[in-house]
Amino acid sequence: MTASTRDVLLTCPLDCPDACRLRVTLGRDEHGREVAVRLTGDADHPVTRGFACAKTVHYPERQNHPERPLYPMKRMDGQLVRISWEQALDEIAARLQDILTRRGADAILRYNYAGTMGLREGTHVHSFFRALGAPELDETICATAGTEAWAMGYGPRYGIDLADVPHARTIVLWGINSLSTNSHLTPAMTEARRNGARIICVDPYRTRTARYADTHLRLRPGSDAALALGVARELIHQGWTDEAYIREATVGFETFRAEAEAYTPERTAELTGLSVEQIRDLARQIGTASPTFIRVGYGMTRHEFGGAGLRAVTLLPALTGDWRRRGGGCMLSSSGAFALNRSRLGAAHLIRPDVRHVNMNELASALEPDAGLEALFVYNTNPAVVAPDSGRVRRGLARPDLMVVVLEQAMTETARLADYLLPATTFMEHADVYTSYGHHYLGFNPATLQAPGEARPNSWVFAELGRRLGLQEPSLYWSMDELLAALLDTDHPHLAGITPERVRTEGSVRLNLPEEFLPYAHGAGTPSGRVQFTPVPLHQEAEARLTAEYPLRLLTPPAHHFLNSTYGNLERLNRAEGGEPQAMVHPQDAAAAGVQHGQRAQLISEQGQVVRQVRVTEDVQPGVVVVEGTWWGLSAPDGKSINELTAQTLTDLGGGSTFHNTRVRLYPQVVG
Ligand SMILES: Nc1nc2c(c(=O)[nH]1)N[C@H]1C(S)=C(S)[C@@H](COP(=O)(O)OP(=O)(O)OC[C@H]3O[C@@H](n4cnc5c(=O)[nH]c(N)nc54)[C@H](O)[C@@H]3O)O[C@H]1N2
Ligand SMILES: Nc1nc2c(c(=O)[nH]1)N[C@H]1C(S)=C(S)[C@@H](COP(=O)(O)OP(=O)(O)OC[C@H]3O[C@@H](n4cnc5c(=O)[nH]c(N)nc54)[C@H](O)[C@@H]3O)O[C@H]1N2
Ligand SMILES: [Mo]
Repeated sequence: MTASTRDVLLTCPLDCPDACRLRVTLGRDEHGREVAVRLTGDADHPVTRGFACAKTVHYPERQNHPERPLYPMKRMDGQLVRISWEQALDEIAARLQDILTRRGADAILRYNYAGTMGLREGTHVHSFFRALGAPELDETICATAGTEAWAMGYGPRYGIDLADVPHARTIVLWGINSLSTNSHLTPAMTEARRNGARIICVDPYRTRTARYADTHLRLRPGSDAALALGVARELIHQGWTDEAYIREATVGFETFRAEAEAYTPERTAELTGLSVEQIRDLARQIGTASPTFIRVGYGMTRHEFGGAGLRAVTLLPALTGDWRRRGGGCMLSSSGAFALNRSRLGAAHLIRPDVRHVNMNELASALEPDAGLEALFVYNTNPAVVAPDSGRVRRGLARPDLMVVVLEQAMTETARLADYLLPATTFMEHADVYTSYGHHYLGFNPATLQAPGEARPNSWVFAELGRRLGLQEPSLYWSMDELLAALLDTDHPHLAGITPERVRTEGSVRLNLPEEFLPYAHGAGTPSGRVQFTPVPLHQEAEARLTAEYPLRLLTPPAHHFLNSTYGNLERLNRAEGGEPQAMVHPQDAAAAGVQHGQRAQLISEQGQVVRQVRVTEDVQPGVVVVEGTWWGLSAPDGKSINELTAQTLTDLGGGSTFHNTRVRLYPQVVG
């Protein structure tokens, strides 16, 4: 490294609400090539506030990783062997042409998620598949249960402005481990606490966030609807509701009130595992110490009835009228505020009404030989690790008769199963535009570093394939400028005055929202124009009821030092997470299973089994096992992802994933 460095400001592309503005220091490597050497948060950005999270500070190490794929590779005699881009693209195009002729586009599937949140490299690239008429992938792995639940009550998802959080007097972190997964909310909460706010965390186990909170309500997993209805009943009985708000801004209250009546404190206590006093206290706090800000995460939605759970919680501020107070209300996501013109994004206009849909949580089934796929393109996601029933997913990816093309920045376990592995650029190496689901700033990055080796943007790959197949759809070949112009071609007030030039030169532009942004103060974006209390979200017992055979419920939430499976290949971060994945088990359950702290044990579900190190701890409640983080299987003692255990089971709303509800049993490892 030479001493000459320069700093650039770039938006973090990773799947996280914070979408930080990063200050990246660039230097030179031993070959004189400019590379990222250091990274921190932009001190001048109102949300990022000068710090990057515990994981992304290590992005340079990931980007410069010695195993990063830098050249196109083809599987030959079982091994990935370097080939030229010409050969890779020609062969893939020829294979697609043959499939199209024999079978049609139904046999070709894209599999992608939010590895980059960039609209160009993440979303617009789907235009290739839509121009082919290939099946639509329903992108359900994360947010759809929450999105649909929110939409039933409120319409599009608006969040409150983070700058307003310090006005709150009560903050409830409900089903979100925000200190790990939304870390730029913390300074705003700490400020609120200094102003006298009380912070309550509702989570089945003691997370970092639960430790930070003043009160931790350790409810039974999947019982959020019961708790919310119990609180609602108490708010109503105590007269802590806002009648003017209910009358003017909502519909369905009477029905809701009648249904909530059944959730007495005693019954709620039974359903949630909390005490009557804890339930009354939560209601009193929400009802009397306003404004109340409820930050919900996707955690509670990853259950069979997760949609109803989230819906019940998010309706609480419609009872208290907190939507009318700065710092009050509820937030799942701020994404609805980004009212871009998406009509041509990813050539959405080409989606035929009769096209086949594949739910991405059901990849394991879609890859079965009799399901008819002949080609799979994977980009911006790592299904061998993150998809439910990942053992079956891996077997599908390994099918010799299926062409698997993987575009990757890292030598993931999915990349290792590719027939063609195509090296992808990172956010420092390609241009893109970014929205956020935690704040209100539109981000832009120019291509800043030269791509190492022969890495190429996803958009370049699909344009090259499109040319080879003679695809005519113009948006497939758009430049960054053309895409940006199309996205900003709208009269929506949120984007007034935001031009492509401003986005390019400023790099981070606040949406044109009013100084006091109270999105649901007078109603909602539903068909009735009001917040909808009906259909009333009732508590339902999850299907994964425990049995003698499977007496424990497994939760698999995010780890502090990984971003999904991103960073799972960095030794340093593996060490920070304890060196190998840990199963947190309550002392009672450990004793019942005959396993001890520090030992490895088998976790067995209906889908499969894995070996994990046991950590006996009272941080979890009896009956619940927690394994944090979608670790690379390569870092686990048995080479397996935790998703060998999880199932394709879908949520009540939105066809979402149910990662936090797998019944398992624990068994001492049989040493053979
Ligand atoms: N450090 C880090 N940050 C991340 C990620 C990461 O992997 N690591 N992933 C990113 C992504 S893609 C996402 S979607 C978000 C997710 O971020 P979060 O929304 O925080 O994570 P979730 O998996 O949704 O789970 C949040 C919490 O819900 C709890 N939970 C589980 N079941 C229930 C329940 O029934 N009721 C209640 N009340 N709580 C429950 C879990 O124990 C967990 O602590 O984070 C993003 N940020
Ligand atoms: N058990 C369990 N499983 C889970 C979860 C859980 O809580 N528990 N969480 C679920 C959730 S919420 C989510 S969102 C998913 C996330 O799962 P994934 O979408 O798989 O997220 P990552 O694991 O981070 O993988 C993103 C991949 O995209 C690649 N990538 C990033 N940028 C680019 C790019 O520009 N081009 C290309 N070609 N590739 C790029 C990265 O190198 C990385 O390997 O996992 C889900 N799986
Ligand atoms: Mo996610």
